[in-house]
Amino acid sequence: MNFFSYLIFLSILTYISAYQLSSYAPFQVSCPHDQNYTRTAASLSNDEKNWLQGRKKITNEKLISFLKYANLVDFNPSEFINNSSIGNIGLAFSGGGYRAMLAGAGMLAALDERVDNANVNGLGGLLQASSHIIGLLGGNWLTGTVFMNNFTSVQDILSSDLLWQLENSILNPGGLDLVDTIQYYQNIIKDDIDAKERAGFEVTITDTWGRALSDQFLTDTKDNGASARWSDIANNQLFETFQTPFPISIANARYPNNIIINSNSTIVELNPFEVGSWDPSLYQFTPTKYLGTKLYNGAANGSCIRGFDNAGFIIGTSSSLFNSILTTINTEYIPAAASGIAKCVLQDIAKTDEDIAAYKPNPFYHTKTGYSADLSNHESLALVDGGEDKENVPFYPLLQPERNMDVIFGFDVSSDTDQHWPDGTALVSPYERQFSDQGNGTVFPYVPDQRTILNLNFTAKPAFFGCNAKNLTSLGGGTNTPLIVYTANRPFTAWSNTSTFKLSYQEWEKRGMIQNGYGTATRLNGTLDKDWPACVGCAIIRREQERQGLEQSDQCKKCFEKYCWDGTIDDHEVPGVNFTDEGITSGNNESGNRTLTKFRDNLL
Ligand SMILES: *[C@@H]1O[C@H](CO)[C@@H](O)[C@H](O)[C@H]1NC(C)=O
Ligand SMILES: *[C@@H]1O[C@H](CO)[C@@H](O)[C@H](O)[C@H]1NC(C)=O
Ligand SMILES: *[C@@H]1O[C@H](CO)[C@@H](O)[C@H](O)[C@H]1NC(C)=O
Ligand SMILES: *[C@@H]1O[C@H](CO)[C@@H](O)[C@H](O)[C@H]1NC(C)=O
Ligand SMILES: *[C@@H]1O[C@H](CO)[C@@H](O)[C@H](O)[C@H]1NC(C)=O
Ligand SMILES: *[C@@H]1O[C@H](CO)[C@@H](O)[C@H](O)[C@H]1NC(C)=O
Ligand SMILES: *[C@@H]1O[C@H](CO)[C@@H](O)[C@H](O)[C@H]1NC(C)=O
Ligand SMILES: *[C@@H]1O[C@H](CO)[C@@H](O)[C@H](O)[C@H]1NC(C)=O
Ligand SMILES: *[C@@H]1O[C@H](CO)[C@@H](O)[C@H](O)[C@H]1NC(C)=O
Ligand SMILES: *[C@@H]1O[C@H](CO)[C@@H](O)[C@H](O)[C@H]1NC(C)=O
Ligand SMILES: *[C@@H]1O[C@H](CO)[C@@H](O)[C@H](O)[C@H]1NC(C)=O
Ligand SMILES: CC(=O)N[C@H]1CO[C@H](CO)[C@@H](O)[C@@H]1O
Repeated sequence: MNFFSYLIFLSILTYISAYQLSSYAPFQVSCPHDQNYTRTAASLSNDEKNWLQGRKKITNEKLISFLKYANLVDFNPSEFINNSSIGNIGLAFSGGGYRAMLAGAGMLAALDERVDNANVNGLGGLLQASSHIIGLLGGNWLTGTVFMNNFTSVQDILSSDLLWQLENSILNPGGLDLVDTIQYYQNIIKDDIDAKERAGFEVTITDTWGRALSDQFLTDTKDNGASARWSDIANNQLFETFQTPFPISIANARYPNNIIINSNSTIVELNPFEVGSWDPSLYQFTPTKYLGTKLYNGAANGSCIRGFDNAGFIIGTSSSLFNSILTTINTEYIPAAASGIAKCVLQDIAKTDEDIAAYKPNPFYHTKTGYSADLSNHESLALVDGGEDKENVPFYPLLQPERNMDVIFGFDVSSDTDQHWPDGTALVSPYERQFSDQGNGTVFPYVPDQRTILNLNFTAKPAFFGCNAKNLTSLGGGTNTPLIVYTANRPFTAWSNTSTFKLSYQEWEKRGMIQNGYGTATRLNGTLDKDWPACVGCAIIRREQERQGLEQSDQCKKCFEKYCWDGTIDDHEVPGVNFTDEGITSGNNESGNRTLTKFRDNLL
């Protein structure tokens, strides 16, 4: 068979199979009678409230084990926790493409009691003691992979033959083999997209992108994630028995040509129960599993939709900025020939080159709750990359008082500097946002400017903000305001500052990034500070100690001296962060030389 007849054969085959096989298309069901389709954001959903009650029992137990492991001196974990009304622990993973996914994976692995050695040289058990885990873009690819694969661990992802196979670019999945590449796009993507369109739904490039991502993140599930839904998480046995944190994915609502900035963005969260926003511009939620249902001021007409909340689509929504690479294909990372092909196929699929995900029909159509007419007057709710407003570590949904956080761990793998390192913008943004209309009573602790953050080495080692609740009263906060533990991407054992648009990773690069993330979250496996787990423990118990008027132990005082920002400002200009590369081998790009060693100046 020659190349062209092969192609024709393929198209016929896929055309036929599309009609029967694609389970990607949403479908109609009759509407349940007792269902509310929109509600205001004045409180948590009953579903989340009830779930958190069940989860609390487990997180308390797991927190006791973590604090025991952390080895706090002059402190009895079970007595303290049993007697306390300790709040929740939240984990927030930043955006930044595969860089953020991989570096974040190492950080997540360090918190996971199931990972070898995490209970020896890491912070093992912190994941199990957390109530919420939230991801944006690459951070959401990470949490999405974990949750859509039965709460798998990073270690198990790495030993899987199917997940996170990143050697070939997502734009060139067949490697150099053009036939494979075409086959991939024809088979896996086009049928599904066509099926959704035939079912009467608008498709955008996010559908394409989401299906392509599913191939890397959901391949362990049947039909490569075509029928995997975000709301399915709620029916997962581990989630139902409260053994996982509560996952949240983040996007921004935006209209074509409408510019959003930090103070007027609408941060949309997509959790297994609900989709919506706490921000006054929208201030509503709708059930995730009924997305796609036509609603008018919150009322359905008797016919409801299921299956719109495809997991790959949700994961793709959080990263819709990436869509722009599909339309302006970046030849740096894929061979020119393949890029031409991919472009051809994709142009055919993508009817619009807007970098948006269309949530159409808009579940908030003609509602009167939020102040933004844009969000309720359009038939489509347009969601984009959640990092467009510079809130790249998604703290915001965790700042809602209803979520009762005592501490939030922010893992920042942003690319703020020219050399793709974070500079603390992800801290400054939520700090500033609280003073805008969209802040709506949220409180984020004081943080300094980016220059100070760099100069005081708060991106070189973890840093605590809001250490003293008494100092937060001028913000309207206090012991109910979470303490922030900030960990920034940093090279310890690998150059983990790869470009956001690097779309393929060799196996050793992938593992190197993950291992470096592990080192970053653990103070290089405890070698830079053997008390690091204890210091994390001190941060976790701080608010409850303050509420009870308890004095910190000497050990915790020392930790706070070391890791807390004390209000100092040092904003002299530094042109970028410079890392001396003495000791670190520059051979990160050759497979033979990947054992990068510590380098002098940055090991604080
Ligand atoms: C605290 O509670 C846990 C679980 O309910 C129990 O196992 C432990 O014995 C209690 N510890 C104390 C000191 O009461
Ligand atoms: C706190 O724990 C101690 C020892 O387990 C117990 O004697 C005491 O009654 C508890 N206090 C409260 C307020 O529960
Ligand atoms: C830190 O520990 C992890 C997990 O055991 C291991 O994979 C990694 O190689 C260690 N890193 C260093 C620098 O020893
Ligand atoms: C999910 O993982 C749990 C714990 O590892 C296991 O008991 C369960 O059978 C798994 N469920 C599925 C559907 O694979
Ligand atoms: C947000 O603010 C910017 C700058 O003031 C403005 O250009 C833009 O139109 C605003 N967007 C919205 C959605 O209000
Ligand atoms: C209700 O909505 C469905 C789905 O959008 C539509 O197909 C149907 O015609 C509508 N029915 C009425 C009575 O408006
Ligand atoms: C990574 O950081 C190092 C040191 O700052 C820099 O020399 C290098 O160019 C950066 N790499 C990328 C891809 O930005
Ligand atoms: C930050 O780290 C550098 C070494 O990289 C050190 O020279 C400097 O004194 C540190 N600054 C502070 C405020 O600790
Ligand atoms: C304490 O509060 C003041 C404002 O009252 C603020 O300027 C300062 O930065 C705060 N210090 C810390 C360490 O948060
Ligand atoms: C960083 O490197 C740039 C360019 O090489 C240099 O101009 C600058 O002074 C360096 N900054 C610091 C803090 O060493
Ligand atoms: C890696 O390469 C550097 C020079 O680029 C060399 O000094 C070092 O010994 C090499 N390390 C290994 C493990 O081969
Ligand atoms: C605490 C606070 O300011 N809450 C407000 C948040 O926004 C909604 C909708 O505008 C208001 O109703 C709340 O009072």
